[in-house]
Amino acid sequence: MESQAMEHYDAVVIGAGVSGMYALHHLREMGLSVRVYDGATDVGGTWWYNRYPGARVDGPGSPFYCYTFSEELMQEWDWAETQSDQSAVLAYLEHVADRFDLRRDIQFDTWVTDARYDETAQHWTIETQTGERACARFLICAVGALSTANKPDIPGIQDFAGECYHTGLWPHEPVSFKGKRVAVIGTGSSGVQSIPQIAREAAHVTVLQRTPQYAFPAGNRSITPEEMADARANWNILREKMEANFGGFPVDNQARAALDDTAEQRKALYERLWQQGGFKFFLGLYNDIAISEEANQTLADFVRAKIQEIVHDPVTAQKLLPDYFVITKRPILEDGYFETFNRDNVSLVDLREDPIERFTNSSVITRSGEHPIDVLVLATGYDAISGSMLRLNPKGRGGVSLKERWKERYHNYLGLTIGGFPNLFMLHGPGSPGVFYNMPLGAERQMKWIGHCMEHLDEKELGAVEPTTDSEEAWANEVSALANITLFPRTDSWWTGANVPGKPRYFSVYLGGSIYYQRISDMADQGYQGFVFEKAQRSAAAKES
Ligand code: NA7
Repeated sequence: MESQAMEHYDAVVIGAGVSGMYALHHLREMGLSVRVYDGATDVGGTWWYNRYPGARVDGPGSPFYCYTFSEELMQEWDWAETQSDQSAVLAYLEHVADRFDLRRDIQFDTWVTDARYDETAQHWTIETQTGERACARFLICAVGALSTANKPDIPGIQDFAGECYHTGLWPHEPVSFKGKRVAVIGTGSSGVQSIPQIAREAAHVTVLQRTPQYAFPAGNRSITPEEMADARANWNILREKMEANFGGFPVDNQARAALDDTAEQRKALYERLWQQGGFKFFLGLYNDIAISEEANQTLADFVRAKIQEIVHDPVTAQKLLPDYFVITKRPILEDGYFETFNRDNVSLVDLREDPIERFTNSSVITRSGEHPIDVLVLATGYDAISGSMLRLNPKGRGGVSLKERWKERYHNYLGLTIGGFPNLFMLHGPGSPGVFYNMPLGAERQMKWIGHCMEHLDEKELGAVEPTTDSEEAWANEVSALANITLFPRTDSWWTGANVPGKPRYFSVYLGGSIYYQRISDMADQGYQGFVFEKAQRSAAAKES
């Protein structure tokens, strides 16, 4: 391949999703030259890819799953529903791109195939799939915590000759299920959101379930003009509340423990939250549900009873009953999921007792028999949190790759930096609150910290920053200590890496919520404790001459 001219920037950002878009805006505000690369043909990241039927925000929802950096943006944007669907979130992100003229610095349809640190020049060089190269002092990895599709390695799956779609890589053209026999593998958020929609259209749906899931009513509803006006009028107060709140949303978390209440009081609270629906279920819950086995049991029993009430066939209901600590897998919001199993055209296969043996060109064969299908939907999730960083696999000092560095554990400091990878910063990486926090707000807060760190380097004529091994170790201990207070590490989930064979198995998310932002800000104020800095080669060379 012919070598192409090298472009020089202050910063290269990889990813034009929620985090990368803000990174670009912020770095430009700082007066830096920036180039963003993304493999998609437009902005949106996970919201660009996840176009499967039923895809919606399944967090606390609109209008607070949004950027906060621009008052005008908030004032001019209308959210229609509390759980915005994929097209509404993407429309918002496209509007942000237009409004802040982001696309002029984003190169779409471009995969970064290599990223290498040059120790002498103190910069990163990236190469794209077309052989294009660019270098920058700073590499910002906004590669997404839920972006690398997890495609199951089921024997013979490649023999299936019908249509096959992964929910996280959904086609842009409409997919018709009309009159077709469909199998769906996976009952996480994507499966639970899409199965009712597919069942309304398809001739038959076979749900291939490995782990039954607790799912809670989404409670999606229209946002009234009055509510939108109220949010606008009180935006500054709400934004402060978001920053102060543990998960980054303007809500009041419950201060009571489950066992402080009587069984009747608990049931009344759960029932009220169930009827109300939405992510408020978790925000309004007792503060010990994820900590105390006994408290957890009270909610688990409540949800199991609900499933048995909704699903008519007792054998199917039994198969749908989850048996792990409730909310220790990512909580799921559903809209008619359990009711779907009352339809004549839906059947459930419990893969734990009836595993997939193989595929033919037109069927999936489980131990109990053959299921003829026209379409296979893989709702099998992601190589989450660390997967997209490992797919990028940057090479740091001495050419050491991230795959080597992260073989046993995702070594990092503050969830932002990695020893041996100077001037590389992650957004929503392992060791950060990432998927446990309002993600647009989290990206803003992390990116502001990164911006301050860059300014610190310039003020002190420093060329490179990276964490020490000791600080990485201490941070890992803090992440684990917080996780170990809870029941989360005791359940197999994508939070613990259990969904991808061969991944290090541990809970890698920082569970301190908003406390994290105080922690990283304190570190900076105290002179960037835990980091080592290198003098800028350029200024050292200038002084010598
Ligand atoms: P999830 O939540 O990881 O769900 C994936 C589902 O696929 C889950 O039910 C898995 O079962 C199942 N799965 C994965 N691999 C296999 C194989 N090999 N065989 C059978 N079943 C399998 O991904 P989603 O896309 O639904 O949601 C991801 C996040 O996006 C979500 O949490 C929200 O934050 C937004 P398992 O439970 O592992 O037994």
